[in-house]
Amino acid sequence: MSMLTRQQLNSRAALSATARAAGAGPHAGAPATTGGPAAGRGTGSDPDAQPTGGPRGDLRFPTGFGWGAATSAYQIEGGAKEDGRGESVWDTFSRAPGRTRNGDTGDVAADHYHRYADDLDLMRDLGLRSYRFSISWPRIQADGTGAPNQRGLDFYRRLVDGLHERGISPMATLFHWDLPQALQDAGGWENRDTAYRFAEYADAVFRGLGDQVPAWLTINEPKTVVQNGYLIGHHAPGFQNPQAAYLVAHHLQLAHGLAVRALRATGSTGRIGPALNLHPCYPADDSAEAGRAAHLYDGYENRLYLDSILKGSYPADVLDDLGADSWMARGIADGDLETISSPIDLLAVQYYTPYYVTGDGGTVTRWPTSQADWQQIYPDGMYDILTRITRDYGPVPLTVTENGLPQADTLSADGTVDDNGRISFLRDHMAAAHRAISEGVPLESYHVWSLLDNFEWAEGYDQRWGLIYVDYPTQRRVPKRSAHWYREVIRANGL
Ligand code: IFM
Repeated sequence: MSMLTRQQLNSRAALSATARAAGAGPHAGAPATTGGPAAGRGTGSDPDAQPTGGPRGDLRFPTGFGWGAATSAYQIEGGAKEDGRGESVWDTFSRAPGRTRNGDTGDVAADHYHRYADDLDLMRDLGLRSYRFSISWPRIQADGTGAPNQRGLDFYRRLVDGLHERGISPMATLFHWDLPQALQDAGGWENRDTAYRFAEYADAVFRGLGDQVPAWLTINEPKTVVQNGYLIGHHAPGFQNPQAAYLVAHHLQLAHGLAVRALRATGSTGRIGPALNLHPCYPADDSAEAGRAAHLYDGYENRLYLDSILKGSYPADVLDDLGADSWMARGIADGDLETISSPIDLLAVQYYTPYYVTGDGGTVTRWPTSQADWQQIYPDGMYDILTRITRDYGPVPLTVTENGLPQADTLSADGTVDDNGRISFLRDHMAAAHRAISEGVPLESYHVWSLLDNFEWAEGYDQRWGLIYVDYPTQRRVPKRSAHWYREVIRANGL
């Protein structure tokens, strides 16, 4: 199958064409842009650059800063059929011919389900202070409903206990895309009922683990489900239906709000928030058309998710663009936005790439890309998105829960993995985050994506995103040079 890139996916022109084909409204003009042209700013870091040595401590982070790393269940766990785990949409999708590179699946992945104790030791050796992982919904409720599976909860209890024993703070994501297949068969996220099933699942997890998990994230990257799963279809469930896509966006936001309320209802003191992948959207040139197009692009990429949660309304330009008769507009019930905007404790930001938007709503590439051709390496985008959130939404506590890049890392004969490009990338993005902190952005932690090489969805195992190399045939773990570097960053609490 020819794979559509994420960049194509995010092309506003492509979305516009598919949206129009499905009857959504034409793109309306809109005032003022967000961000600004990047000319004269810092440069993107070179993925082939040589690092200049270890951290020197010139850029010190606040005391207690939460240096971390992140993973997700389907991408690392394996153990697909163990201890009562049910099927997820990603089991179905990845086993279907032609859906993933080389037909790869998460059946075994990094075998973390069996090797979690060794992985916990690797985290301790890194000096991590925070570990962000996700809970597999079909391990807790095989079919997405009913009494929780104790063996599933026990696995995460062992993981969480192991983190505490090693002085690492757990941060658990409730949904990182592995929807129980039975719920998909009942309509998936197109079905409003799925949001209520999610709240019940969240309640079961809060009651099973809540006393030991200080920070919860609700839905990981709702936008990726919307765009990759329902617009382009190169992620599960593999549909191409723009009307359904934005109805799904609303139901994912509703599920987020219901889960926030479910946590409060347990009386927990745990903190909770969404995990949003955000992209600074810059006009590609100085024209008024590019400015307007970039603003609307920003609406779809960022404000659709941020405004609904933090302002209690969807952005008017996006709603106008979708049209009053869109499935999404018709799916918004009285009270939904109050639920979606239930107060949160922290906002998780995932930053990978900026977009440069042309007057016709397309995008252009300005900076070197990583092995993932959708990813332009532009560290200043980290600064821009963090400062923009604080400027536009107030001082909501922030955590960066994903930032990283893939490389074709290889294990050399002497047993080392030299991933110098990753060190340059991380250093430059951490420096940008530091600049934001020094200007008052309340950023409390930062998590590298990812702790381990893992199953990169449609890309299978081709892209390696980890600090730790996984030799899949043997499941041997080898900390890459970036892992050694990161340990020194954590030790120095700075760069
Ligand atoms: O691997 C993914 C992760 O699951 C969600 N955020 C982006 C990462 C890299 O594509």
